[in-house]
Amino acid sequence: MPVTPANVIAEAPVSEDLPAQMVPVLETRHGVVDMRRRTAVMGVLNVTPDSFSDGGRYTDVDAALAHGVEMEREGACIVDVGGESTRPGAGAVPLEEELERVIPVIRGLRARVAVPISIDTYKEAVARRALEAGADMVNDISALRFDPAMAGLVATEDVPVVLMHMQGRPRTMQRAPHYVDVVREVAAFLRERVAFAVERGVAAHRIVVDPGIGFGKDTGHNLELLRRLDALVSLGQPVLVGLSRKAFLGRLLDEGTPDARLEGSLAGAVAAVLAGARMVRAHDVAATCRAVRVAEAIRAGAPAGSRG
Ligand code: PMM
Repeated sequence: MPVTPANVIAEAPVSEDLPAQMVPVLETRHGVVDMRRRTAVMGVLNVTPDSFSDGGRYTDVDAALAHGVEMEREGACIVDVGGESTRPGAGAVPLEEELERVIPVIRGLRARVAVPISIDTYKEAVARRALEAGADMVNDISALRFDPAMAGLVATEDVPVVLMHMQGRPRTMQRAPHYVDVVREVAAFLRERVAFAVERGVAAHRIVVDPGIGFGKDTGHNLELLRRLDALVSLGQPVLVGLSRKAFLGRLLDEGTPDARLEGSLAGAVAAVLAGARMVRAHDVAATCRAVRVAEAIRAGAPAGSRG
């Protein structure tokens, strides 16, 4: 039996004295992700031939399963499985192909890991089959916009959902991203998407919001969102930040390959946690867990009477 990360609890000790949507706790079918004290590290498992950071590495089911198990052992609270690359310029993958990539991996992982599994897709049919195969939550980079059936599925299945901001579509989003005030616009978008989801029957306490670092944003936009993340935190939903190995880190550090972006990814994760993020999406799970532990301790302050 794999070790369960400290903040995934089998039972649900959800506090009753705060409004539910203000408590950063996600109940899933496979345990509760409690983000009140510990940041949840969501481990990335891309089962794609072409993702920018790990494309081609885990297209073999056995290799994908081994990596998922490894990420849980390293401290991931959620394993996020994706079958369509959303890197800038990427095109859509046919439904059948996406299903063939992700379903065997989710089924296999369900038998091997104790932590919740999320499905990274904007297609209702993929999310539905993934939930049937053992996934616990939906990570929708389109924030329920690209598939009109997605909101109904999330509401009916009563599963947690990540709503992410993106300007444009993956194929074109990095051509000329434009904002007057990126933080205000992303906050307004996420507020509207949360209201939409709730209107469609999604429970507010199951919704996580995400600024969508690199999705229709240049380096300046990404940095501004990280610097003023408090504006998104004040929406009242737990905030997820995914910046691991992304291109803006390479631009800042003059480094070409995604593999060489570890320090930048850790620095970004620490900044996000200090600014109030409750979940970070990462490829390098062990290192990210260690870095965010320090950031959490700084955010929380030393316990009274502590020494040394
Ligand atoms: N980034 C990618 C894919 N899915 N989902 C969320 N919620 N947030 C992100 O920032 C995000 C995502 C692209 O990165 P990858 O190719 O490394 O998975």
